[in-house]
Amino acid sequence: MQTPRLRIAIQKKGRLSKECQNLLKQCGVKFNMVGERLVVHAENMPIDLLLVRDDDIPGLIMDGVVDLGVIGENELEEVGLERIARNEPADYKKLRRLDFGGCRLSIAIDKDAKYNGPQDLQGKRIATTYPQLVKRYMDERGVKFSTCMLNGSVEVAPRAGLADAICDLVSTGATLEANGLKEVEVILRSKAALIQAKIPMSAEKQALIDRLLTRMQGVIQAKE
Ligand code: PRT
Ligand code: ZN
Repeated sequence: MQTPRLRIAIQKKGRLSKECQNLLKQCGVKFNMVGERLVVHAENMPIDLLLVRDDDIPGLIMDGVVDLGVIGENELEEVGLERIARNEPADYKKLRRLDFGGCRLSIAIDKDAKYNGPQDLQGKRIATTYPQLVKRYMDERGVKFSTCMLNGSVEVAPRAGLADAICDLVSTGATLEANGLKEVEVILRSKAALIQAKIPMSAEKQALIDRLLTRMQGVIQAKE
């Protein structure tokens, strides 16, 4: 019988996609991205790449639909908490953190406002795309708050009068500055990670995963 192909979910278009494709290529996986395909077959290994929105990757892994995925830890942890709250499968195995996609998930407020700590956020409304991670952080500190769920333009929410504060991803800090905000709490430091589904895996597939992982360690170490 033919070995079933290893399925790897990666972001189709966005901040992780180029580096992710480069990493796979450096690991010796040959493929050609053409057109708007959902699935791209590797030419020299039994591997299929599934090109999707990053939001879908944690669920595809946790439901065991794909074998491997590359995803930002911010997205992975948010979806994990969401699924636990809904009693849905939320298991996965993190094979390794990668050397790209670095950012932090931070709370920011008006740059001129006084700030002495999380208790200053008591009773405030926080605009975010990551309500579960904000809730975990605030619950751990005993701070009650409300959320304003936004999938984009989070940074304009305070100015638009939709919220008192925001919790969003930051890398250089330029977006916060451009919107008159200052970072006051870092709630998560994130990087892209390679994750594996916790499903029974044939010996051949597991051997292929181990081989890929060893190559990946080599590629990443060589850059350090
Ligand atoms: O279409 P799809 O749903 O797949 O993509 P997306 O738009 O949801 O995600 P994308 O491509 O923007 O980001 C994918 C992942 O990249 C995120 O989940 C993070 O893990 C990682 N990442 C790293 C970032 C950033 N850095 C980042 N700076 N994701 C977003 N940002 C945004 C941030 O939201 C804010 O708007 O950049 C702005 C802040 O940047 P600075 O440099 O001004 O601080
Ligand atoms: Zn997304």
